[in-house]
Amino acid sequence: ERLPELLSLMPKAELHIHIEGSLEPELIFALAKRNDVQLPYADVAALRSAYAFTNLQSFLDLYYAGASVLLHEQDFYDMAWAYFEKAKADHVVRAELFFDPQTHTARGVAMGAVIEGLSRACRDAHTQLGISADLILCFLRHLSEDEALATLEEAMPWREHFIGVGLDSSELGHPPEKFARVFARARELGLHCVAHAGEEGPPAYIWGALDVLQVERIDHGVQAIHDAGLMQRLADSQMPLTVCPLSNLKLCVFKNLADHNLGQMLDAGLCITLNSDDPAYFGGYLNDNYLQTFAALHLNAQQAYKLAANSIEASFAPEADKHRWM
Ligand code: ES4
Ligand code: ZN
Repeated sequence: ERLPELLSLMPKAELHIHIEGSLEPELIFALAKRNDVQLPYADVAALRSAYAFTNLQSFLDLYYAGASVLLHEQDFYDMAWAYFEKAKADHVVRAELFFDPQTHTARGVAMGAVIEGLSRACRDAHTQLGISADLILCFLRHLSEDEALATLEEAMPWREHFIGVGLDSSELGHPPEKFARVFARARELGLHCVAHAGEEGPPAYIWGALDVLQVERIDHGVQAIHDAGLMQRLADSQMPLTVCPLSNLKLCVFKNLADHNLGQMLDAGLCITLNSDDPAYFGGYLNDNYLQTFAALHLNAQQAYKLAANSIEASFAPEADKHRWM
């Protein structure tokens, strides 16, 4: 009856958010001005009007252009802090933020500026907003594994500032197997491992993320629906999937939100979580994803509790915190 209130108010974890994808056009322009960076858009409205995507790559081109305004430690702090204020309003109690160091170090930005700015925002989110937050360093899969290995080594002075590694950017043509060695190294270092798989790519990429990268969660994973054996594996293992419905809609993975397969995957017994991916680009933060998805798919309160509980259970937070939130 009062499902929207339940969805909005229940404590939840966000496990799939690219912090560079939380940069709103207003902040992009403010940082461009502060840093004297030229943008190929006249104003906020012109930039926002370019947010019409046909697939993952058409989005990534704009996403990397937007990130070009980030130069200094304070820029990374300001970006993450703006996200945490949104997360607080959405009753997010736990956030695990992806960041893409290679997008910044390739432009000459120091690794320390990236990690220290984001890490300081995570600490302040905890002390000032009561949000438990940690960082996950992502490798860009359109670059080489050697570059990923070099990035991981470059980040080692800040080992205590991130809890895991992920794999993102252009999926097709860049299977998980390409990153077998760097994920093995990350595991040796005691880092958690996750990877984007089955967003646009085939079920084989999900198998590869599980068996070769030995990930603890699959980011997206919606293409698993085309492989019955994989669906069984995901259900039996209760492997968490971090599903991002508004992202899938905006990147044309599904034509309408009503066509999304998240209801089918829940019914098949998979451990599904809801997430925002790149909220500034895809038209909504976490509660928008819950509200719009529940309306489009006619999901119920029991499914709301299940998704929120899954998100907390699938997080890398200390067990004592998980118990407090559930
Ligand atoms: C991403 Cl939606 C998505 N997929 C893959 N990589 C990404 N990086 C930022 N957003
Ligand atoms: Zn993503």
